[in-house]
Amino acid sequence: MAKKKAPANGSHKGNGDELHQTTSSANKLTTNQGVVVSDDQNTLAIGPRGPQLLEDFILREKITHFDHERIPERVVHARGYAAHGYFQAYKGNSKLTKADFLQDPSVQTPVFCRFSTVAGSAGSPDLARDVRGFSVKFYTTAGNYDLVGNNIPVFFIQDAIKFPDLIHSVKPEPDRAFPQAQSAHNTFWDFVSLNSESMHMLMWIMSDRALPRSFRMMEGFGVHTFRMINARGESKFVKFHWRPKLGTFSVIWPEAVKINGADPDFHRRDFWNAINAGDFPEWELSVQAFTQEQANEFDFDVLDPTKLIPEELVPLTPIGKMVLNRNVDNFFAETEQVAFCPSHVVPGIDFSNDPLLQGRLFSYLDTQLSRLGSPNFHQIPVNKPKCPFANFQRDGHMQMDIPTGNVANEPNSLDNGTPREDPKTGFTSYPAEEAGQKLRIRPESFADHYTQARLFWVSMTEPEKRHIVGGFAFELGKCDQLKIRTRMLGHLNNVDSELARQVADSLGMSGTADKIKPRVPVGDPQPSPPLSQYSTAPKSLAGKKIGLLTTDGVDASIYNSLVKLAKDESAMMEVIAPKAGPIKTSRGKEIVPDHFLDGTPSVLFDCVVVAPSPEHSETLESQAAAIDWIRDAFSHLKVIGFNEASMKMFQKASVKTDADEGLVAIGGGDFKAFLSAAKKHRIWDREA
Ligand code: HDE
Repeated sequence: MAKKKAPANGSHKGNGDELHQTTSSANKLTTNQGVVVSDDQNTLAIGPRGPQLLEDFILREKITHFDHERIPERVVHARGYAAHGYFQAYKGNSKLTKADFLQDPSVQTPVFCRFSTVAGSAGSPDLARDVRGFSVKFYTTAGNYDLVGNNIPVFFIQDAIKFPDLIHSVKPEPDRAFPQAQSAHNTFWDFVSLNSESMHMLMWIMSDRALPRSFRMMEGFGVHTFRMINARGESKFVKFHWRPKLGTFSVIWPEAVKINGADPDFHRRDFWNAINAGDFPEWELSVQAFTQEQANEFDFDVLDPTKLIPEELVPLTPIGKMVLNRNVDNFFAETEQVAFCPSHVVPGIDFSNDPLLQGRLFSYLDTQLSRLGSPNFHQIPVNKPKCPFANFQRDGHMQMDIPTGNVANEPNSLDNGTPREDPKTGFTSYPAEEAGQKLRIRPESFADHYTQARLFWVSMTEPEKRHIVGGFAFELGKCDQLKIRTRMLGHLNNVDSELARQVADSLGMSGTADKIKPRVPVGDPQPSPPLSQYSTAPKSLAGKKIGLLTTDGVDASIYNSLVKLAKDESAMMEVIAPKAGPIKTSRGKEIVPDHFLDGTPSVLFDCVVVAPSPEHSETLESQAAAIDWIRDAFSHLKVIGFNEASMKMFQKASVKTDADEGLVAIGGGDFKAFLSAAKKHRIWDREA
């Protein structure tokens, strides 16, 4: 696949952003008032060793600005990373919706997309076990539309009023302020074990879905049921799905733990580098569209955000694609200041009565007012619509525009009567009929908390099941309250007795579980294959990373074949050598290693090749880090290519080179067997 050229940062003229760009390269250094600074190294003082002067406005301005550089981080989803790109509809979707950006396949709608973890602070590691946020801002010609989703299609709770408790329980415990970015602690498991509605989400969170290999290899979901409305006023319900072009892949938990140490920015780096290399991440947007009549037939409530709609019931209809092709110019100005909000909808898209969604419609604007400090945050370039907008909202902190004229009221006749509402093109809510008593009550149709948790379990492949058991066992093992573990085992028993037994065995608690009676009988669902990421994963190396551990004198045919293989498969290849300095191939070509061994463990790669030269193999044989390289790659189920000169290293690592199909001799640069094994992502049988 030919790589596309990445637009250089700062080179995106014509979309309005350039009006706000400043550059540090061309101009003389000035104060914020434009006064040229003569000396930025020394404070104004009396004499060379004398007291410093309060009058030094240059010092005071610089330090004061610095003192106020930080804004509150997001209360959830604080750690995030984003890029610009575009969305393109496949064809007109006028039957379904009048949303303008879904009509013309020749139009590219600009987007800004931010991925995030939920629980950790802004500085937490990328590979926390967590849901990932998947937010997209579409700058449409009819206003900004934000699809603020997650990489898991369901949620922990059914009603927004529980959200602060859920988040307090997963955040660091309030007295000790740890653990950071982890759900493996008492308060989280106490909360969820007292909320059986969380069971379905817990199954996803304990699965590999919570450990994505890359943002580029994650699905995204709108989670709630939304509405689409066409020009005739007809409406259907929809669920949104993003599918990554590269396929959905994860790392496994023992890898995640080590990656967090080796490269806490693993996901950011992967994303930034791919876009800069012109390897643009791409997703397909699909909807599951269904009528109220269909919804009435389902044995769950489509307003319940702890439920998904199996694709066997409502298949996916692809409606367009998103390509992310430009990294940000400035992390704070764009990624940090972007304000996504589920209530940013455009004509043709509307909400449902999902109680979790309804709560979100209030929360985002509210939190952004305190996080960004002013009701004028829509004027920040990344938040500003790219279509004309006009109203009489005025003043407030940090008003950046200069509204002209003496009129600030609507209706008016003084300013030609404009701007004015337009009932024809303006946003109108779907006129759903509603009636009933005012009550604080959970609908009976939300009462089944286990059937879809079971649906997820029965849809998994064996390795996926093992990882779910491992996830529960690890997390509950970190919870030191026996009563919470016992309660959780009771819930798991309602999901599947084999799951509960395996988790109990891993915890050394066989036979202990609370008796928790489900409110309604648990169903016996048939597997839904699309819920499994491994039974549907493409056999491909695209977007993945191969590590070559080698030395000076590396066999040129091995090196060249691997470079070619990476190119042909749209993968990345990096060379790791004992030292950072250049090495030479057996044919004398100089290579500058991408990394040196210290600090570059094999966890950073999807598959690896160990191929020292016979003359220099002992430089690796004598290093514990090189032996760990092999041990880790093996225990993380990776495909390992090797040459003759690496034999002693494998012996030291106690890894047999004929152990399974994932250990492949690549003598002479023959990578055929290596490639076909590596395309399977991991050697799952090795784990069993
Ligand atoms: Fe959020 N969520 N959320 N959330 N959420 C926020 O808004 C909230 C929920 C999601 O990249 C906050 O600007 C409530 C579900 C993403 O900037 C806050 C409830 C889903 C992001 C908030 C939920 C999400 C947020 C914090 C329960 C998937 C990051 C900062 C009713 C469909 C957006 C901010 C970004 C952020 C509230 C549940 C997705 C506090 C009250 C379900 C991707 O307003």
